[in-house]
Amino acid sequence: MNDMSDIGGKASHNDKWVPTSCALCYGSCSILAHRVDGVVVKIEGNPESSVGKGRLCGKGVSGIMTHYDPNRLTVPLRRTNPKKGLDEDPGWKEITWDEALDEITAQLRRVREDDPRKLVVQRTTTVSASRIPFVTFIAAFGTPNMSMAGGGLHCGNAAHLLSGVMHASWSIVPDFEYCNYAIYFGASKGHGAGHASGSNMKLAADARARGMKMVVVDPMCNFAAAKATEWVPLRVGTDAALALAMAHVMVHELGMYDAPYLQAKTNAPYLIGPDKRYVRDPATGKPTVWDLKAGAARPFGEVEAADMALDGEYDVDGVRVTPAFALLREHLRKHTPEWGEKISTVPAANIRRLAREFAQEARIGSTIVVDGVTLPYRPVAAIAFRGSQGHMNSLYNFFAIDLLNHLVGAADVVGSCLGFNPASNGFPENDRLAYMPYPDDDGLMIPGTWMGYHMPYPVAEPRLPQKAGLQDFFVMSLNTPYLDSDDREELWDKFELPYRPEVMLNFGANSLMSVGNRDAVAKALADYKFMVSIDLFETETTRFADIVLPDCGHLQTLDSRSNYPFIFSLPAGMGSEWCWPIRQPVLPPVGEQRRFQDVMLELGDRLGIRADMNAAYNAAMNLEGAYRLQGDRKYSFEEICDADLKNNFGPERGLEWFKEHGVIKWPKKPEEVYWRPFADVRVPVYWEFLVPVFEKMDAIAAPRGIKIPPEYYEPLPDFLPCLSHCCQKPGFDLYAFYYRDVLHTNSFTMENPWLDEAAQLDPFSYTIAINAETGRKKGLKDGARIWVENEKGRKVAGRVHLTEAIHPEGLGVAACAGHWGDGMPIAKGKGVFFNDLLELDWEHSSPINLSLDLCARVKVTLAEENAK
Ligand SMILES: Nc1nc2c(c(=O)[nH]1)N[C@H]1C(S)=C(S)[C@@H](COP(=O)(O)OP(=O)(O)OC[C@H]3O[C@@H](n4cnc5c(=O)[nH]c(N)nc54)[C@H](O)[C@@H]3O)O[C@H]1N2
Ligand SMILES: Nc1nc2c(c(=O)[nH]1)N[C@H]1C(S)=C(S)[C@@H](COP(=O)(O)OP(=O)(O)OC[C@H]3O[C@@H](n4cnc5c(=O)[nH]c(N)nc54)[C@H](O)[C@@H]3O)O[C@H]1N2
Ligand code: SF4
Ligand SMILES: [Mo]
Repeated sequence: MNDMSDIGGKASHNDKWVPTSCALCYGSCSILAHRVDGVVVKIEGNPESSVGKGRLCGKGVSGIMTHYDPNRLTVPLRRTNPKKGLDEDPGWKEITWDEALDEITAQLRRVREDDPRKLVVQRTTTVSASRIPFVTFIAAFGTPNMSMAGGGLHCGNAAHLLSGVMHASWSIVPDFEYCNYAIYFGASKGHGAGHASGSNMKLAADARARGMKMVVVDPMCNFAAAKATEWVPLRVGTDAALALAMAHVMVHELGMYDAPYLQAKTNAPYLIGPDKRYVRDPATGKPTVWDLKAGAARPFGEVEAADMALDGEYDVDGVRVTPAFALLREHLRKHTPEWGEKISTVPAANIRRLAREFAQEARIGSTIVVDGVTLPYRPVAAIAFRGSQGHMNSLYNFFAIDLLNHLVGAADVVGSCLGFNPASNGFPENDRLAYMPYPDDDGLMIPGTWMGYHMPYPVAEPRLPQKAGLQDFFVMSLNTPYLDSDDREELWDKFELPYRPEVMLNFGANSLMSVGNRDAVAKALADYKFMVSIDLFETETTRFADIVLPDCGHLQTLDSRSNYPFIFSLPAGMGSEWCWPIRQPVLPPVGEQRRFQDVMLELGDRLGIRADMNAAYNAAMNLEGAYRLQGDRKYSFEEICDADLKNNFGPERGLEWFKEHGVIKWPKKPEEVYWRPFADVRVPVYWEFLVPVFEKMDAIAAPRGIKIPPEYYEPLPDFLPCLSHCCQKPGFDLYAFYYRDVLHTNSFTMENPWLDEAAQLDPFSYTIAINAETGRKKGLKDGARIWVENEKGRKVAGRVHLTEAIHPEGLGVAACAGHWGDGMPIAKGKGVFFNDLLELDWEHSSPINLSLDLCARVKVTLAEENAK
């Protein structure tokens, strides 16, 4: 099935460096795999590519060992034990591909005829290349249910939404080349994890060498903080309190903000009525601003930015109205540094200093010439990611942090907070791949390109859910807890979900470990009538499958777009380039392994949905003209990749060209990197659209007995506590959180012997970090075995590591370790399974974007005592 003729192991003294892409995390760094006589002996970074720029992390280098792991799946398996549970042995029996595909097809056909929505496809974020092959399959099959397991639910539900609404981008990063002052809120971009971690490493290191100050707000002094100018420890989950207090200082105490930017590039001057909505012009329906020259309310498009009022109160047809900025100013009044200190524990004096440094370093009003173009210069950036957004208050945490950028105009201009490639002039030879943010009727920004279910803005209409994860009701969400939560049946009943999920097709995700506590997820997995898992290993999740299919790994597989939509090659650096690498097979399948893309096409053919899959491929890859896939013709995945590449880069640059060259590059222009001054768009510092969204949601939910807390839908951000902040139980005095280990990716890499060996030598990878002083007060000794118990009595055990490098109230656990299954024997028993401390229900999910609350108030006891 797979054409591996050029990579077979037969030829002697065949010595080649093959350009391809890593997939040990989703960073997709470009690599060179050194293959000698059919064996990969070394993996290095590919210096020809901008994705990683020749750098690799330890995981990328160790990819060899994941490939050659003797525990890899090599044959399709069928379960013989009908019972599914944490303690059930599946009783695997080897079967042929034909037997496997026959049975899967029969099950899929049955469910499709009954109700296609009963199929849930779940895939891992780690293999970003899996998006299109599964998006096309679910579109043709007719199910809206695609899950990313713990992906997004833990990391992206706010990060992508906010980055999308405010930067037209999937993620944000400091402009490492020009930034002088970056403040990180729970993110490690460029220092061990995060988006484009590999690509960022050199940029971040060079920036530090150049003298960029880096302040890292984090309960733990781990990878980013250890390299920073300053570590700011804070109480877990309180980022909004710190950011809002900084904004208070800037607006109320220093009076330092970029009024011309706010007037021209945000909705700060839009007039707001007592109903919290825009005051619209009766003739045009456009939002109005107060025209200081004319002394009247006028549509925003008809007034010079400099004449738009940001402050004051005005009378429009007898109604008192206020510019959004004046409301923001008033709103921030209560967020004093003293208030911020109480919540975040960061001393008020430090909050004042940080705010002053940030505002001063922003050099409001300055410009700089880059490549002959004069551009705004704001060399500061406030950055956030998984740590600050993984809470009940997910959205407001991120909103408050990004507001710091917008207050000083540090958004997508030189030195500032940049989105990941939101604007592209396209491939110069044919202008394909061109996209640019553009305005809606209200002047607000719509991204030019996006990856999610729906654009972050404008927000979709909430409706009675058709998705089992309820995302079409919670329209500000991406990924969902409600496929696995304890209360999902109850929610499905209340929301009148017209069907129940029945079949799961899992690709790689280890949801049993990556989502939340294992009891809840195990119950959800066992409830599927039929489950298929396409995987590299028999993971804990895969043990719940009826049929297991052995996949090809990153050194064996193919992908025509390992870096599109350009989220892994960074905007930062004018010397940087647009870069399109591919992933190509370096080694053949072992045993009966088959590439998942081929398997999905084959299943499409067996189900008779190839024509719809072809159409979905045309749409997903934007294939045009001669490259459009026709009717129900059976294209191989090679042919599809070839069409994708020629469609974008011309007939002479198909798959063969890319297999030889590995990557194509072209230079970036200043207006592509620093696009904001060139796009006629505004972004909302006041989220007016939340008001109607809430009204519509409440109209659906309230009659069904579902209370949506309105405080999460206010147009201005605030600090809303996690349940852990409200816990009064005696003895529960620590906030447990997790963080990524630089040596591991999620739950995947503990099975890799090199990475496992390094992690065993590391004092943090497999232990529980507690502040040394706190530990001493509790009578804990370094290395002691302890129990960590959450409020509901869920417990995990592990060895404590006492350290100065953690907040006195924090309890930090690295990675997603603590495997218990036999299918990954090197990983088994290593490290601590943090997620057993996470409750998985309505109460612990953000009621606006469904982020799961990733902190737990815990009590710590010595394991020996507890065992008595
Ligand atoms: N405690 C804790 N929990 C977490 C996280 C954490 O850091 N700590 N991270 C959270 C985040 S942000 C995310 S995105 C999720 C991620 O959660 P998941 O997407 O479930 O990712 P992993 O846990 O890495 O599991 C990925 C599995 O995919 C399989 N796999 C890898 N490559 C391939 C391939 O090429 N083909 C196939 N078929 N399978 C493959 C491997 O078996 C691997 O075990 O976890 C979340 N949960
Ligand atoms: N090495 C490595 N790289 C990876 C991955 C991996 O597993 N390992 N996974 C990839 C994926 S899926 C993702 S989503 C990204 C995630 O990349 P990051 O966002 O960097 O993820 P984390 O390390 O989980 O969280 C960042 C920091 O937040 C801190 N933190 C925890 N709680 C809080 C809080 O309440 N407030 C603040 N301010 N900080 C807090 C943690 O201590 C940690 O230092 O990395 C990607 N790259
Ligand atoms: S950062 Fe991710 S993609 Fe890059 S080398 Fe490391 S594991 Fe591979
Ligand atoms: Mo993630």
